[in-house]
Amino acid sequence: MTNAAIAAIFEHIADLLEFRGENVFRVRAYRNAARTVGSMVESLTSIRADRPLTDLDGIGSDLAARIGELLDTGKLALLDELKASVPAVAFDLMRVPGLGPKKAKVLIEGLNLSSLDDLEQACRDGRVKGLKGFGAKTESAILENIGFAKSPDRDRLLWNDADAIIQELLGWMRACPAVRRIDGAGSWRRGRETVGDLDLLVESDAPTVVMDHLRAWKETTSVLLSGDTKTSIRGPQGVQIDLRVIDAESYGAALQYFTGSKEHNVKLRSRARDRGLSINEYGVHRIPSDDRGGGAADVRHAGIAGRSEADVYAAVGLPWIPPEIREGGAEILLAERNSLPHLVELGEIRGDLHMHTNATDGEDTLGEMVRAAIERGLAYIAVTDHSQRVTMAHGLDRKRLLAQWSEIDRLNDSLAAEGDPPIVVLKGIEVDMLEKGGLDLPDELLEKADWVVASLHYGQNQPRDRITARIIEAIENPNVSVIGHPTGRLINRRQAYEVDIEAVIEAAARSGTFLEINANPWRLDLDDHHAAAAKKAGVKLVISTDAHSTRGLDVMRCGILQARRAGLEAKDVANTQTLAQLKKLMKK
Ligand code: DGT
Ligand code: CA
Ligand code: CA
Ligand code: ZN
Repeated sequence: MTNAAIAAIFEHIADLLEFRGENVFRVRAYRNAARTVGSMVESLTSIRADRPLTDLDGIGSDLAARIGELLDTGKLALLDELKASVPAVAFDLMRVPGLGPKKAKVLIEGLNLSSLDDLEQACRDGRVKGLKGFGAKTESAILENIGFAKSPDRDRLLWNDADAIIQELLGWMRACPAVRRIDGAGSWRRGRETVGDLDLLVESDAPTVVMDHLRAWKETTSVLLSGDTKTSIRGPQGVQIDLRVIDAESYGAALQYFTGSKEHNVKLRSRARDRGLSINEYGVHRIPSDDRGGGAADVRHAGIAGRSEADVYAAVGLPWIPPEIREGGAEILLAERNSLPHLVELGEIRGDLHMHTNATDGEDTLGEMVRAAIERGLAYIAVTDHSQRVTMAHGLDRKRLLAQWSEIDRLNDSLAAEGDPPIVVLKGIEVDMLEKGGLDLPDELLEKADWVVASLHYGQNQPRDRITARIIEAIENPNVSVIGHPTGRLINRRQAYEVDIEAVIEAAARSGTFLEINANPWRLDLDDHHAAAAKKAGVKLVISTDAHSTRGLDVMRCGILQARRAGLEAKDVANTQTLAQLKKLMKK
């Protein structure tokens, strides 16, 4: 049983416990354990073999026993017991935005519901607004949102899609004269792989004007909520957009609060409490000395800090922390020691080492890809079309590959004809790791390439040992420069194949093979946890677009966000180096 599977079971248990109204600490313990387990690279099986599980952060003897049961039997009696006691409809209801376990319980029990359709009917009949804790507003909000829960398309937006929406919205909102400042916050600002809803903050002293302006946006399909300083609307692709209007003195505190993550904020608040301070979305306040240990006072002004995010962090003795690493991991500890990483930036990228042309499944010609790369300021690229096994993409055999390489030679010659070339094009290939093991093209050919990406596209359902062995075999091949999209997952669409990523990282470290962070917004693997583990093991990462068109070169920034979330610095990313430096880092 994988760590991810165990994490998912713990999440599920937390939901079930919460639905049953169990002790909040117990619920939280399972959620924390899910996070711990889900972000670990070393497998629980191997940890258990050499030390007690209770050594792990947040794993007590009870949770350790549950993990043991799962590892030994693949089952968990507690889960079966909980499942039997919670109706299946509860999970459907909890997918309606705004409905948590508590409200779902009241609805199901109060109205004897057994489906989302029942809930919809109850709203139409006006039976919901009579329930305890529900009003006419909530009833119409449920009706508004229920389609979202029923739609198969309810998945979270890819960051790149969320970004397109928020950029357009920022443009629209900036045209409003009452908007003095505007920022996107939440998971979008943290650069998460997917984004649930969009959070927007505006500084203004005319909230009504600003909120009216949002409602008047041509993409606004419905208004979900409107308060004095907060409005929620539904925008393109059904995404919810939460707007909050804030005074200048609290703007930084609000930006900090609504950027999250929740886990980061919890840790920051606890640090504040240790210093006799409280933090909320308005500012930082001194807790009166007779109120130590009490909750944060409900104050709606900035107090001692609030104007900028940096002020808020400074008030608790910390430097500003980049949003991409505000996930409640080690970032506050690192900040305290003044050892935050200098996260890699898009401007530091010098080359792109994975892309396709219309010789295989790309849209544009070699010449067009090269021109587009020059326009984007790259100093070098590798052209890496598919190999012959990828018949769907009309993959290259020896003859066609050699022909492409000759074309690249001629291109490089003509680029260098008038002195320093604007770009150097590396002769590459994305060679497939065959189902039966081995690579799709012979070594005597690969040996002549400047750059070899090895990827696994076929036989993705093979058992973990097989897949891991195929990848390690490729890593150990002296001609392979990098492993492409090492887990094969497609976000929201396809699970990663089963692979012992720890063993892959170890083999890469041993042999000096790079591992890719594929910048395609559907892929983004290695993910943040794996990339951080690779860095720790001494592996260099390569951030590559895997572009299938000239436009495809623009997703580099998505890969950069993933690398930043992993805490990578420029020195950890091979394609921030000059071509000469890169060649020195390569294993041959
Ligand atoms: P999402 O929208 O699911 O992709 O994720 P976020 O992180 O954007 O979450 P969202 O939109 O629910 O809230 C935005 C931020 O506001 C969140 O990252 C932290 C803060 N926040 C919201 N609710 C709470 C809360 O109950 N407690 C704390 N500490 N912070 C919260
Ligand atoms: Ca959000
Ligand atoms: Ca939100
Ligand atoms: Zn590719």
